[in-house]
Amino acid sequence: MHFKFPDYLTVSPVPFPGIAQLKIDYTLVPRSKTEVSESDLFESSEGVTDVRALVLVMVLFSISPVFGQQPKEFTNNIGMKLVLIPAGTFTMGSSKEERGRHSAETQHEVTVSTPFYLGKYEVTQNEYEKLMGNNPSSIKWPTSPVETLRWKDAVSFCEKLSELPEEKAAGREYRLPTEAEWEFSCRGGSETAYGFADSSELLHEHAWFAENAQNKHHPVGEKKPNRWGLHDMHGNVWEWCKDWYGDYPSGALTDPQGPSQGSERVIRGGSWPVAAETHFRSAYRANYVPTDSSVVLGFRVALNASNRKP
Ligand SMILES: [Ca+2]
Repeated sequence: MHFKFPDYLTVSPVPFPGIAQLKIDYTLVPRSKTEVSESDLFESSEGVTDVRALVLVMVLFSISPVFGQQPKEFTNNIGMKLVLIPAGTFTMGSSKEERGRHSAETQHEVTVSTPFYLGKYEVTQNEYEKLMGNNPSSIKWPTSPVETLRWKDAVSFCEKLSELPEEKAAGREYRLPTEAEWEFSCRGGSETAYGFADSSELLHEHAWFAENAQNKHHPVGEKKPNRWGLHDMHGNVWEWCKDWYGDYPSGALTDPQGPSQGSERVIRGGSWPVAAETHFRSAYRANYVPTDSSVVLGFRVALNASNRKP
C-alpha cells in the first residue's frame, strides 16, 4: 500500500462548510441574436434594464451547451453509461477548517473550460473483460468494479475502447479523468466536505466503506448518486486519475494536468476497506505507484464532449 494518509485522523468535528464555488462559464455559449433582439433583452419601453428578460436569457445560454448540443447521458457500444459534466469554475482543495483535512489540499481556483463526459460508474469487471479479454480482479464479480490493475492497464482500456469502430466513428477518445476533473465531478457543484454534506453522517447512503462493505467491494451503482448522477465517487474502489501526484501549483488554473513527471499517480475517492471517513472527502488526495495494482483500486473513464453527437 502506498497511500499517503494524513498522520492526524481524529480531529474534533468542526461543522464548517467548504467554500468551493461553482460558476457556469458563460463565455462558452454561442451568443446568437437571431431569436431575440438586443433591445428586447436589455431595455423596457422606459429604457430601464429588464432584469427578468436578462435572467431568462442567461439561463437559456447557460444550459444550452449542456442540454442543447449534447445529451446529458449516453450509453456507448459496450454498454457503459457516461454523464455530461458542464464546464465551470470551482475551488479545488479544502478549507483549513475542514475536518480531517490534509495539508496537500491547498485551496485554489480551477476552471474546467469545456464540458466532458465521465463514467456514471466505475468500470466493471464485465466491461473490462468484454473489451480486454481478461479479468485481473482479485475479488471476482461481473458487475463489481474491475481492480488489481495497473495505471497503464486502465489507460490501455481507454485506448482500446477508443479504437472500436463504432466509438471511433462517433469521435470518442476515451481517457482517464484529470485530478481536477475528478474533484469537480465529485463535488457536483457542492461546496461541502462530501458531495452530499459537510458531515459524514450519511456516508453509508453514498459509499461502500469499512463500516458497511463487509470486507469486499460491491456492484457499481448500488449507493445513491451525487448531484450530477455519478455513483461511487465516494468509496467502493479508489480510482486512478491521469495526473502524476505532486503539490498543487499556486494561483488560479485552467484545465490543470498535474506535474509533468513524478513517481506516483493520483488516486481518488476512498475504498471499501478504508475506515477513516475523512478519506472519502471530495478534496482528499492519495497516490499510488503506477506499476503496482491493488484489490482496492479501479478507475472510471472520461472523454471530451465534442460537437459530434456521442
Ligand atoms: Ca470509487
